[in-house]
Amino acid sequence: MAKLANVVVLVVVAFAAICLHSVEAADFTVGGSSGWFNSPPGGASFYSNWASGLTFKVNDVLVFNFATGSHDVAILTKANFDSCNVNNPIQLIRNGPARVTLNRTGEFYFACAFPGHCNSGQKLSINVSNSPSSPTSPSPAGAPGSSPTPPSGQQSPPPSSANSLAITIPLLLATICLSLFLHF
Ligand SMILES: *[C@@H]1O[C@H](CO)[C@@H](O)[C@H](O)[C@H]1NC(C)=O
Ligand SMILES: *[C@@H]1O[C@H](CO)[C@@H](O)[C@H](O)[C@H]1NC(C)=O
Ligand SMILES: [Cu+2]
Repeated sequence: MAKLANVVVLVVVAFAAICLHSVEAADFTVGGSSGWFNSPPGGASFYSNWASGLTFKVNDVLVFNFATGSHDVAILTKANFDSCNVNNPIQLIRNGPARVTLNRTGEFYFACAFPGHCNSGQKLSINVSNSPSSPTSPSPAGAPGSSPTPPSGQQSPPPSSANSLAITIPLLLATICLSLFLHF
């Protein structure tokens, strides 16, 4: 009995950890170990290639690794990004490493405002989505975890009732986790 209770606690903790992990925001280091620098190999395609395999969600963080005074991070409009006009940034972050929280969905445009750096490829555009894997509207009531309900009022021996508890609680948590995930 005591051992089964321990199993229940372990399963609950494991599900809570998985649930929190899938909802928490992620950090992305721009350009990976190369960091944020001018004249990357292949020009601007270097940072496009880095971003192409990734999915960005609201509250994720971009980390631009550079030495303060050597580069910076200018947040630009699309028009200024396309023409590498860094004179009127929406925001300019001078200190590295710079952390930028992606606080909305849609497109973000970044470049270095040091002369010539944007034109040599130090620029990055990304598209932030909210829930890329769930195009359908969220319906927690119809979640798959809600159907298998254990029989109630049954005069079963303690191990069996503890077993049904061990199944019910994770299913409940999975349902909560799924509905949280669909909302984020
Ligand atoms: C996102 O952050 C920027 C700069 O920190 C701020 O100017 C902007 O208003 C924020 N947008 C939203 C939707 O909160
Ligand atoms: C960004 O994503 C939105 C929503 O999926 C889409 O409508 C838009 O065209 C995308 N922008 C780019 C530049 O791909
Ligand atoms: Cu630069």
